[in-house]
Amino acid sequence: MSAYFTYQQAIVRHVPDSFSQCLKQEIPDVPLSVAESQKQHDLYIDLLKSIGLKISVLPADESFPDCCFVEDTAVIIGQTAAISYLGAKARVGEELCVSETLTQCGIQTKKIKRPGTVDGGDVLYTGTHLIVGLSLRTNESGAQQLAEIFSDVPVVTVPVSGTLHLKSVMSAFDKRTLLFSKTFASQTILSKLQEKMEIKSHFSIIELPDEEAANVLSINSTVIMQAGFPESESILKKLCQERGMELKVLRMSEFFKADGALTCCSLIF
Ligand code: CIR
Repeated sequence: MSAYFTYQQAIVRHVPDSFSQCLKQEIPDVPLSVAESQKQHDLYIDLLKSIGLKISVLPADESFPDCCFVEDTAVIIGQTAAISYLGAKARVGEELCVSETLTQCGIQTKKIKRPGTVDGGDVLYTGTHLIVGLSLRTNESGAQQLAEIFSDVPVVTVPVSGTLHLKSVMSAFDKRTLLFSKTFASQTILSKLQEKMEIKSHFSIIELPDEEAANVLSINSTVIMQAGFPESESILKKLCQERGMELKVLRMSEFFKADGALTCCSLIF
């Protein structure tokens, strides 16, 4: 059986002109450029198209500066989506038009309800397990509701601190390989997951020197990583060669300034 994640469709949402007002953990040294963000986002969409995905592009909503981060608005496995109750007040409402689009695409939607909160960036579906980061955005009740919605998938929770989301510092390379970074936040998650589920006996674990590189988008036989991390790039390139996959590199620097990673700008299914 192939270890690739197979997807046919993606939802993305344009970057609003209000993007510079988005939530940020820290003010970046070089201010975020909205124009550059919009260019990088266009190239992101082009790359997803070139992989063969059918893309639904939602219009930006200026009243939601973070609306391009659609990953946070839902968790999709197969034909079912859990629609987030987003963990940041300022973002609640972004999920509405994503939910409508998913319904139009034939996906069954189920809502996460208060007191539960979930940001999709805290949820990793590995193909066998659902790993849910408990963070400032995703809580126990949210994780419990995900376990009820996806009742045939084992759910493992893990505390996340020192970073915004679980997937800010880790992701799935394929269904048998997980990427972590050497940062403290990532290593803490890895050791907790080892304690809770013996993660190293289920997956090969690859540790990368750069936090930004530990979040990849793995779609069919293509792996997309952020540009600018040569040491991590050569590790991922070798891994791709061994697995018969292709590595693509994309500049997403402006999104990183807004605490976004590569996966955060799309919902793929
Ligand atoms: C936020 O703080 O919600 C946004 N500025 C960043 C969200 C990034 N989402 C993601 O990586 N899944």
